[in-house]
Amino acid sequence: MKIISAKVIVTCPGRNFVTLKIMTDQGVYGIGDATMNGREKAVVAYLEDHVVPCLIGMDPRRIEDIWQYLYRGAYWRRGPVTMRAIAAVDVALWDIKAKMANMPLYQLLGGRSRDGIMVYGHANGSDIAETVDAVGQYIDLGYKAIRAQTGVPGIKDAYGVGRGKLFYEPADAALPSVTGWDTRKALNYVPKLFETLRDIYGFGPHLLHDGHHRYTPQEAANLAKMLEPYQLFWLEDVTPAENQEAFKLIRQHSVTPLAVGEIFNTIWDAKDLIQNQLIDYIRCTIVSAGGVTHLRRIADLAALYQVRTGSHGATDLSPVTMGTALHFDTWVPNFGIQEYMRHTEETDAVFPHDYHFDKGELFCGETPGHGVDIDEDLAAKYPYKPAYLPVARLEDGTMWNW
Ligand code: KDG
Ligand code: MG
Repeated sequence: MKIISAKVIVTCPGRNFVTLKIMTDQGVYGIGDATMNGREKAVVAYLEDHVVPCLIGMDPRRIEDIWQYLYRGAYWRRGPVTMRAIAAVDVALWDIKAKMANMPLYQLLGGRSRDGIMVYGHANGSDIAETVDAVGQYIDLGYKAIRAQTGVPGIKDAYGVGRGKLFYEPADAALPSVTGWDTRKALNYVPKLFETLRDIYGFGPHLLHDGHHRYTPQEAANLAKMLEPYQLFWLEDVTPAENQEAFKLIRQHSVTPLAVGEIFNTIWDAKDLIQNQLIDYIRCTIVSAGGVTHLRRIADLAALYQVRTGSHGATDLSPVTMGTALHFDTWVPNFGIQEYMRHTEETDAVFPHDYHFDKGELFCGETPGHGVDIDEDLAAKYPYKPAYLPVARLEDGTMWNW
């Protein structure tokens, strides 16, 4: 069996997605997601110029060998562009293998560990009252877990307060828009949101919060400690994770569960945080961390330390990643939760898929493969539109972490 061609499809049905389609001499094809929000064309060039030519003639059944070829063979290891390109190939090859086996992907991974996949959505509002309403709407939709973000008085466009409610789309302009940040104001406001949410909705729903890399380790420890009475499911990316020692300070002061990893690309980024038990949930996902083949290694390492999975699933992760992630989640023994921001109708039409939502859970289908396809004719009707993530500045103009 041979790979005879592979093409990169860029489409913008409401937002940009980069998809790799690998064709074989037996008529079976596989698709993989390679989207990197705001830097899409870098992955397109990496795939078209440096990966696709190497794939032609290879045996698509040799998933592990092709993964190692692309990782070790490039010499330049790791990084968000390389690992997304590898992920796209890997996912397309797992799709092909599962189609050849006439099985849904989760069966190839080891079979079902659970029935449904608990997901969380993003509730947000410009202030506490609006966010409280948004959380209520998610509860009405049957969600068991909800991420709550609020605007903060005096801060321009705080992180996570999107334009939409069920769709969260931060990449909103042809050049980066500028948002504001002030840690002191956030520290004085965010705990009040969770106090209000627990007063109104009780301790039934799981609540999550994303610090989006904004706090210093000391501030992060302070926030984690102040949020303790509200028993969050997790506090995410509360401080940047380049310096992983920093998490010790947070751990010493709080038992609020911590989640990190949506911008990690390999097991090497996650290893120290996991082995030192400085986090509770690992957020790496299929597209950013080298596909099914590599995410499985991260999850297995995490399992040794009772760290559970909580894969990134914002709107910029295409339905191809979401579908594949759900097969992964259906199998992975140390599953925690799956993020799920819905795609627009246009996106769903371009990527027909067999997963569905019911009462706070997602369910993958039984179609052979990962269950997600691409309608190329429809995709062609939505040409690429440059769109950047915003940047953040402090009140005095200093650049901060978005
Ligand atoms: O592209 C960036 C988004 O995916 C990211 O900002 C979303 O932090 C995020 C989350 O937790 O979903
Ligand atoms: Mg996040």
